[in-house]
Amino acid sequence: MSIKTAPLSYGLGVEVLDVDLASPMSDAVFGEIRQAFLAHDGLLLLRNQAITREQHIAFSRRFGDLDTHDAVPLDRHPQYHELLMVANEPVVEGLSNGRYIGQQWHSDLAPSLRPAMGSLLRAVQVPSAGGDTMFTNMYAAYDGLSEGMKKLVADLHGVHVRGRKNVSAEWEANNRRINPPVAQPVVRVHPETGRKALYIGEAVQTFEAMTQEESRPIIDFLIRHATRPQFGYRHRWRNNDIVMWDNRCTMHLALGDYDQSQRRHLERTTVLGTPSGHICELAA
Ligand SMILES: O=C(O)CCC(=O)C(=O)O
Repeated sequence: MSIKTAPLSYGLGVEVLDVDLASPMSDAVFGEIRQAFLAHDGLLLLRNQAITREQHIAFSRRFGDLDTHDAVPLDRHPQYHELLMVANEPVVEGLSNGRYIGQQWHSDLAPSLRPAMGSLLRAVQVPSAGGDTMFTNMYAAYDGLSEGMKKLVADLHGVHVRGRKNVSAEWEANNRRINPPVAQPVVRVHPETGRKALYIGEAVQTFEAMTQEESRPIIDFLIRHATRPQFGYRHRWRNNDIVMWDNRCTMHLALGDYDQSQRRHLERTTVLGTPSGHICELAA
């Protein structure tokens, strides 16, 4: 192995210490990075990557096909549709632009029929303090369930409903039209490692073929269990950090722990995964 790495936390993650995405990278080195990402349960940090948008997109594309963010057209870059703008304009007179996404535990594109394999988030400008992101290990969450709970969730499908807090009426109307609820298996087998991972999130409103009243306590338990601190890692951003996560075996959350009068600007590419789930109705 030629790359140098250091673990990020007990729960998951690895930092690769000596790569420069602005320079050409051989397939051998790229293969080592990919292996480190899989071996450390799907979380990778690269610091000091002062790269262009084109270089961000090109590196991401080595992992697979990229999403063009058609489900959130108001949030993608107007020219580079492969880039999602995770950018909060500073709050003016108490109003935000509603673009500070991800403030609930989730896995990217879960409410779609081709959920994300990976996401690569690059920090362009971070606030003076906070604006952190939490990650949690969904292999560990699955492994940590009792045998009885594993049996109970084995065949369940969670109904994921795309939504966001503090958005405009225009955003919400557009969202409902283009993003129907999608049922996803609560336990997924990772296609590359063969390991089972929990697949749940705060966008799950019910289980298919169950009422919301029946589902709620189990959903709440699974989220509380999956987000135990010992399964997790908290990232404190620096400008030019790139964090890549594997949406098939992690969940994440934007904490919102910063002064909203400051600018926080990150940009994300999303690598598509394998097809999963089906469109469904939301039961009462
Ligand atoms: O802004 C963050 O910290 C996380 C953004 C997020 O949740 C996402 O890109 O899916």
